[in-house]
Amino acid sequence: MVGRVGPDTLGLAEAHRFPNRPVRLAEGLRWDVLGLYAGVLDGLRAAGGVDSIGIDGWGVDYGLLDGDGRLLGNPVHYRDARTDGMAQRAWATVPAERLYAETGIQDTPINTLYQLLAAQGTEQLAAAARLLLIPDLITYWLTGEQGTELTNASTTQLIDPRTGTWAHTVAGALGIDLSLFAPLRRPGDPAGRLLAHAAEFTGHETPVTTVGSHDTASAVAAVPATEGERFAYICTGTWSLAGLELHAPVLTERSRAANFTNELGIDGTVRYLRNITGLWLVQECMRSWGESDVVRLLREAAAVPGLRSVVDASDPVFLAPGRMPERIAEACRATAQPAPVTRAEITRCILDSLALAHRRAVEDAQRLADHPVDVVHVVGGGARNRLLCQLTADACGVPVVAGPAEAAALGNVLVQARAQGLVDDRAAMRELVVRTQPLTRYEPTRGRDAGAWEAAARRLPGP
Ligand code: LFR
Repeated sequence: MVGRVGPDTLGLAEAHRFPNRPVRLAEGLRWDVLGLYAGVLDGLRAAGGVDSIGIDGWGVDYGLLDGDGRLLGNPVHYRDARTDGMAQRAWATVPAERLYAETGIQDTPINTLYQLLAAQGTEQLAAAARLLLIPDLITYWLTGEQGTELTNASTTQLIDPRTGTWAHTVAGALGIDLSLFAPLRRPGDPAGRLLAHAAEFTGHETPVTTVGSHDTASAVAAVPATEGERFAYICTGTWSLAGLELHAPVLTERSRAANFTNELGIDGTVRYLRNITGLWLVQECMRSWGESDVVRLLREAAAVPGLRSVVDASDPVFLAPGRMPERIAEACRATAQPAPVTRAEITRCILDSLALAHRRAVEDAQRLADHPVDVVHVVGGGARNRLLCQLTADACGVPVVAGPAEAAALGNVLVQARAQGLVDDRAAMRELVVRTQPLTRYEPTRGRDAGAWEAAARRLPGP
């Protein structure tokens, strides 16, 4: 994405888009990270001369490098089953309560900490001199410089969110060698300059700027909240990340029990949120149906009766790929609800379930952080999904402001622009998003009582 920023302008143009297709090997699920890097280089070629570059991507996953800085094998996908049972292994040494009190990260099988426990004893980890999170790996290949960007580092479950530094005691107790990680760097810091093989595409040794390299941190940075607004946000895409921007982490036992996470945002903020499985559920159904027309599917889903059956969209049982329509139907039956049959019914069941999960997360976050909100901002690809936005407004009982869909790219570009002195501060960044990006407001449907959502929620076990 190529961004343009001026005092009154903020624009994005897509230079190049490429698929990110994980590969299943007999040994497990892997990322084709060289394919992704080739896509990045094609993107630079298509973008041409730019003044600055920032890299963001998904959290938790990493590549291992040997002492010469060469990649040791394909990064493992967070949906790989290797982390089964790893939380229990960690808790046997560091009780779950202490792990949460010191890292603030929700218990989900994808956490880097659990991935590293699963890798303990492997030849690959033994041979590794360096671990780079995915956006940091791409940045390293572009610049030759190694670093660990803080917002993404916070997704590892190895950072203390009170201090923004490594959780040495936890790592030490679990035998995790923190010297594998490159030094921490923060959004706005310089990250190097393009090496010759990449500089040939942009025409010069373009500077690379550290951004909120966790895509969700970049997306939250571009939430179009107005000054003083009391807001929650939902970053929707493959995942739904629903919660609040806070100035301090919430590390209470109640927060742990509700499975809320304290990831770090830009400028020392805390992203207090719940990871919800998200539109992955629809993507996987479409993959198994061989269906590509999402517009038609959503139109049909809007026409079938709502809230007939719901599933717990934050349940990690839906994490792994495969058989998604069947698994949704099984989950409905297991909670004594009618199993959806047609594609439209299954899609509606998923969207109702996501809206319900959004409602639970937004309500729980307000209660646990004692931080009431008046509006929910929906950003990311799901902001284009009118049915999901309306259902979310209905379920939450407050207005939804939807957009921008490309929030992560905008947040990335705005942090670079700020580092170049083009924008003043976070408030000014958001104000620019409000002034320049098309946003759609969804009011909760009148006369539709909250009782229907409460009743649906009661059909599922919490949280
Ligand atoms: C979203 C995201 C989520 C993270 C998941 C796995 O793209 O980064 O925030 O929980 O992917 O990394």
